[in-house]
Amino acid sequence: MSGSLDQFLRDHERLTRRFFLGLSGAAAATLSQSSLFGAESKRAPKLQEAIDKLESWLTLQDDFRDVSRGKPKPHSLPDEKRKEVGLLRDTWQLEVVSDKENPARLRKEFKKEDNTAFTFKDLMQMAQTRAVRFPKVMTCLNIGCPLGNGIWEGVPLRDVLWLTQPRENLRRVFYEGFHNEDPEQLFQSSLPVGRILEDPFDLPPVVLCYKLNGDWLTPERGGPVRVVVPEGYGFKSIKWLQKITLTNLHNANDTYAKGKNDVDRPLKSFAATLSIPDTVKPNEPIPVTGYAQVGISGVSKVQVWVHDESKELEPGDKYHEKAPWQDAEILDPPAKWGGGLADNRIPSPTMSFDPQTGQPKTWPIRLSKIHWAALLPGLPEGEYTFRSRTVDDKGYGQPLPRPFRKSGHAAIEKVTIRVKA
Ligand SMILES: Nc1nc2c(c(=O)[nH]1)N[C@H]1C(S)=C(S)[C@@H](COP(=O)(O)O)O[C@H]1N2
Ligand SMILES: [Mo]
Repeated sequence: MSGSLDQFLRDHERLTRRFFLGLSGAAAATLSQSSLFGAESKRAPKLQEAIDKLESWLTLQDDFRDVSRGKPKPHSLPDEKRKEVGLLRDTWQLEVVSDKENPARLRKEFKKEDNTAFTFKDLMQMAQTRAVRFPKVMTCLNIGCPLGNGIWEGVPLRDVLWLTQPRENLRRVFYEGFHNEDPEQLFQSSLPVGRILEDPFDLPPVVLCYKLNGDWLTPERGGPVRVVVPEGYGFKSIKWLQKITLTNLHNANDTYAKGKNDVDRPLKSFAATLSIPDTVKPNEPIPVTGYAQVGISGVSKVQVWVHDESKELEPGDKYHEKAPWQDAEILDPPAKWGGGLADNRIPSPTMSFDPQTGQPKTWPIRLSKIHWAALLPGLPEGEYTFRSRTVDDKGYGQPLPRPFRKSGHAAIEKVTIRVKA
């Protein structure tokens, strides 16, 4: 890493002058090379303090934000009731059937009525040889901010699908959770069968998930079994899974298609702040930390930009592509993963991690999360807007290449900073 503390501070001074006190476009362009960080040992104490307070990389199961529909919510039912309706590991049953209206030709179905439904014991049997684990951030398409980052364990859904011995006319797979036996409360999602049978672009498989961060999936997280779609927004990962329907229909009919949601697109990359002071003294460097969701196209950079509110924004530059963005520091993999992992060890094997060292094979890990930090140079008195953004592996700055809200949040976050003596 470059530079001593002195160099770092000199850089800042230079940046302060050039960047914030009215500089030419050309001068600003050279700044995109500079970054607002130094080696770890040389970090300004205020910045290090903020980094030390960051949330952990993995989220405890109980700390995930809950997005559950249902009246009552299935996980809030008394144990007796959950036992009765198949929401305990002992009583869980999964039906896998052909769609009556648009049948897929199967040799076998798994049904409650003839006692052939798939059980948790069956699932565990398969898990002995077929279980996979991978990290994934769970994000609601409509909330935008991640609900939690976890290591999900499950059996590939295709393994169960093949047990039906499908012959032909199978194009799509619908799957639904327990919904209080009330059709009004049905919550379902779907995938083209091809996504389940094959994992394109080195994605992890779509799984029937029963563990999160090494522990049984809790009722709130959708236990005993939920679907987890690695690249999908949360609504694809149906909780309290009870029924899978194999159909010859070609189109999605996800519950989430209502509300104008785009139900077919994968996670986007975006950055957001976690700590930033709202008021600071003039000419005092400003420590900022944040996270970035690593979408399907990765994150090559996190960048920040401070705009003086007394100045105009570049006209017609809707996504601030011409702004003088500067690189923030993408933090290395953490020393402690969090999430309640036993011995702070990523279970082995876990996709994207080296089974020997337990360290990530690449960083950032796609479809997960990273943290970043920047020390902004001190500013003269005034009011400023701080923005952060990701740049993906193809060089697109957030919210591009898919700027529309209904395929997932990627709008550039704005935070006001007041500088006052
Ligand atoms: N059965 C069922 N599954 C569901 C939901 C639901 O309401 N019912 N909500 C979905 C939505 S919209 C999201 S964002 C995720 C949230 O997962 P979490 O509650 O584990 O954070 O679960 C999905 N799975
Ligand atoms: Mo959601």
